[in-house]
Amino acid sequence: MVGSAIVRALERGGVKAVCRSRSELDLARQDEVEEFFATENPDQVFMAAARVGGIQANNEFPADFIAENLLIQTNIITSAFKAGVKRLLFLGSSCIYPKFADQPMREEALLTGPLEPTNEPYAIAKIAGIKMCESYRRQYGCDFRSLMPTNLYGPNDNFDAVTSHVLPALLRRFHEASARGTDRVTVWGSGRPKREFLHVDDLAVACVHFMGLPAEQFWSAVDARCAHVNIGTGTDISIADLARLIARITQFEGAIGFDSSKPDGTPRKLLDVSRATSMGWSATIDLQSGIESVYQWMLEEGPLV
Ligand code: GFB
Repeated sequence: MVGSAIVRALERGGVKAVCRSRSELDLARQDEVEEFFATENPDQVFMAAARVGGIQANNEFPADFIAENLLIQTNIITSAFKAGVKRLLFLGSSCIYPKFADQPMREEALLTGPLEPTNEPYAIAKIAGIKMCESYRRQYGCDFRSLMPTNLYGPNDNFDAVTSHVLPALLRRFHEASARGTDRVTVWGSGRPKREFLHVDDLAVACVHFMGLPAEQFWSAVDARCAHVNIGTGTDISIADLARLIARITQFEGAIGFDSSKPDGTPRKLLDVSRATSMGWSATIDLQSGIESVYQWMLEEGPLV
């Protein structure tokens, strides 16, 4: 989802990215990654590849989430360094911040408290990625930057009922209930947690923007030991309200129930986006029109077609 959105954003600016599919290049294999960098010699690297999933996938496969992400990012960052890559953009996640961080969460909240247990292994891998980028800058002067996107959604998302994130999961569940005339849809957890959702095309514009900022401009706007930049909309919504919004969009008219046997996860994770705004980027796609466009994509080209 993220990689294809970045490719689209680059193409709009007349840039053709060098890409490899999962079957062509196994990023968990250091020899393959080093060979890729030696062959292609890229000057800039967008790191969109990661093992990702929703709350249940994180909870059930913690070893895979920490191990695969550490391998992928370590292989790419070390190979990029060896190959003399001029600029690299690492993508983290808003789950790097403490479970009970003050809201909205500023970049400085990193490593100030315990993490949310359902995604701690994934968050630790992402924190390691941020610290690797900062360390290569401190020790070798590399221009390796990090962005922390909030919960993302968009075309090419994972719509699997079990491993997906909440937004694609509910879009699919409400659509199917609406199409079949089912009278009740169940939403995991209490419905009370709040989340901030960013359309992936907004993230892609942010990636191109922050990659393009001249080094002096980028590094003078951040602290060298807290150099990541939050990327979000600055507003959040409860899961119950998200479910009602998706019900309206999919024209589902039945009842909405909540399954309290499923975990809620972090109560709230709203990003403070003032650093990104002061550096010239802000989100443009509002939640309702973003979901409507993904629903359209889902019906025309998505997993149900
Ligand atoms: O999107 P989600 O899986 O990710 O869940 P997190 C968000 C909230 O939606 C939780 C509730 O409170 C879920 O219990 N929810 C309700 C559902 N119905 C559903 C459903 O059908 N599917 C899903 N998946 N959730 C993930 C992290 O946390 O967010 C990752 O585990 C990553 O590491 C990602 O950071 C962005 O926001 O809770």
